[in-house]
Amino acid sequence: MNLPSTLQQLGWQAFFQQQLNLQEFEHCVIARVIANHRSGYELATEQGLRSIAIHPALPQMVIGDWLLLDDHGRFVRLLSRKSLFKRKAAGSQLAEQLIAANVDTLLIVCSLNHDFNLSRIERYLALAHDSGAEPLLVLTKKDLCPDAERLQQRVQQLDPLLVVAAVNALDSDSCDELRHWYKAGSTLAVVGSSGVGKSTLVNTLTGNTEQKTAAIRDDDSKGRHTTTARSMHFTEDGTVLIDTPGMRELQLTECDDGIRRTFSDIDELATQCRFSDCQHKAEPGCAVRQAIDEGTLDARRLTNFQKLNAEQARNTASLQERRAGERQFSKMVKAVVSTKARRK
Ligand SMILES: Nc1nc2c(ncn2[C@@H]2O[C@H](COP(=O)(O)OP(=O)(O)O)[C@@H](O)[C@H]2O)c(=O)[nH]1
Ligand SMILES: [Mg+2]
Ligand SMILES: [Zn+2]
Repeated sequence: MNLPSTLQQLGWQAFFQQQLNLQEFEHCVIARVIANHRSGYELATEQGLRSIAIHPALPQMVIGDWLLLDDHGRFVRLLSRKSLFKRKAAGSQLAEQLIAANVDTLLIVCSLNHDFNLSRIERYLALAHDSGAEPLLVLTKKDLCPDAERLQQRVQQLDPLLVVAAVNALDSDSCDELRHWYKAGSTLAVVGSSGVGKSTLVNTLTGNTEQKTAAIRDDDSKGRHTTTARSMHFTEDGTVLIDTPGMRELQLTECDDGIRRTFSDIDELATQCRFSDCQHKAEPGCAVRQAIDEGTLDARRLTNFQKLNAEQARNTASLQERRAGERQFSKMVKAVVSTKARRK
């Protein structure tokens, strides 16, 4: 399908509408970010495609964001986000990388073959819970896995309330279950490792057979157009789907709440530990270790919980340190500028 012509088909919702005052409603153009390049943002509006160039005064935006333009096509403001999926930027970079905004349902995609890994699923769940989007687990390549049901049960044990679907992403009927999350105006995004079937799933769900229907893509870090970048797709019935590239490194930062929600069983058990600051290592009266001894809690799960917590704390601390440094620097610059101004 080509670019939609109505706001609703682009995923516009009451949540965003409520943020507009009368003046803005009458005079502004509502736009959605459908791709972000290093040089600027591609936007979809009811009047067709627009773009705005990167400028230091612009807030950092990402695919899925909603913003207002004035009648000259200039940026007015970014609307508050309903959800935001982000990670720590890859490598040694001390920054957050935004992945997608205003996603209603986050499809965490894992394949039932080589990729299957419960700890990685927990990592994605922590990020998803923190994002504000509702996570949904999609296990692909069911057709290639003889014990799909057993693996599906193991994922379900991570969270009894989580929806876990096992599909053959190449087969439309097999993906029918996922259409419950199809609603006009809702935005779905697929995330997961490379090769698990995210693009295949998006194509099957949108009824397209070719990835080139992915109207617009963003660039990779070198400014090349790639087939592995994020892209936004639209279905006939008004659902918006965001495809993302596989992320090899998915580090957590400022994800306290997401971790707590992902490991709510451990959180609950911890309230029964003898010491309120129990680290569940070797302390006496540890209810968490007791649950492991009794076989009601997986030791792997506690190890992953501790690992993700440590990673989260480390990244958050260094990010905050960097931000404090930046604030100090900008204060210093302002002081120098105002001293110079006074001297004139
Ligand atoms: N048999 C089978 N192959 C699949 C399934 N899902 C994806 N594939 C294949 O796996 C490969 C990678 O899929 P792709 O969608 O590009 O993965 P992505 O990197 O997550 O976007 C392709 O060759 C797909 O045809 C599935 O459920 N069953
Ligand atoms: Mg892909
Ligand atoms: Zn304990």
